[in-house]
Amino acid sequence: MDGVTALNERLANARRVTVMTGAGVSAASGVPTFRGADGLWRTFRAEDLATPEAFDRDPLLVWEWYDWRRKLIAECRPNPAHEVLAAWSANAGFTLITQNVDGLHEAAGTRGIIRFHGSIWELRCADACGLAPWQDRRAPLPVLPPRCPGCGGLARPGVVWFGEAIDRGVLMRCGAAVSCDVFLSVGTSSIVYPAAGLAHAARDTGAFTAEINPTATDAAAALDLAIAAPAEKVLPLLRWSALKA
Ligand code: BV8
Ligand code: ZN
Repeated sequence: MDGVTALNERLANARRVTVMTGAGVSAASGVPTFRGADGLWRTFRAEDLATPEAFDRDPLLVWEWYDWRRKLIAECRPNPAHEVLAAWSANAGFTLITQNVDGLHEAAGTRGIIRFHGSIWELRCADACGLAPWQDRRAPLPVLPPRCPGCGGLARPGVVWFGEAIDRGVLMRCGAAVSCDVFLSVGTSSIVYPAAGLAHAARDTGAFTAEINPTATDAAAALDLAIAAPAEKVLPLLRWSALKA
């Protein structure tokens, strides 16, 4: 696979490696991507349902979509791409930033994950009554829409919707993680911001930047290397063991 040798040469001298993943890294596990042929739910695009406006308009419809995705994801298991990144997460100097809310990186045992867009397994109060977000892995959920155990109001998925800000703590941690030796963009169309800006920020810190995606994205032109192949095939070919301090 073209590019793998060049990337392994860079990894051989890398102390700090940061990886950003998108839906493509979970494709081999059976999770539909957003823009792939299987990305639509009924007739809706993600951008139609993953918004505060859609939730205000029809919270049951939005919850039916999230419950459908939870049921689907609950049947999925991590694939070799998740497993390689889980192994790398044992190394000091490694950071995984994911746009995925599916929890498969966690299921693979990955440490120190930065969940850029939250988690589909986390719920929180839609009225911010003060109750801390809680985990609920039941799929299907017994009652839709689910309620907040604190105030009885509506609960919402613990994800970042379009038009909502990214958590400040998450942005801070990403700001530190982009100053690295190698930055990999794996399985993402690099269309959704501010996530799609991180590869460019890493390049600006002098990092070697590479994309792994069977279909080269528009962002690839601005990166140092693009490997046009599936993540579950490429990642097992990469060799990185953090240089000892
Ligand atoms: C915000 C959680 C402001 C919910 C998600 C700048 C320019 C243009 C627009 C904007 C901009 N800045 C902000 C915007 C607006 C918007 C945006 O980016 N819109 C896009 C559509 C243009 N961004 C926002 O609204 C963000 N918030 O800006 O707030 C603000 C600031 C302060 C105060 C108030 C407000 C928040 C965006 C977060 C939205 N939430 N998810 C949920 O999941 O339900 S985004 C969601 O979609 C995912 O998390 C992910 O981020 C995105 C999907 O992208 P990918 O993961 O890349 O998936 P995709 O299907 O697109 O591509 C898959 C790729 O995999 C493909 O390329 C395919 O070829 C590849 N592939 C397939 N198989 C494989 C593979 N690769 C490797 N191996 C394989 N086997
Ligand atoms: Zn509440």
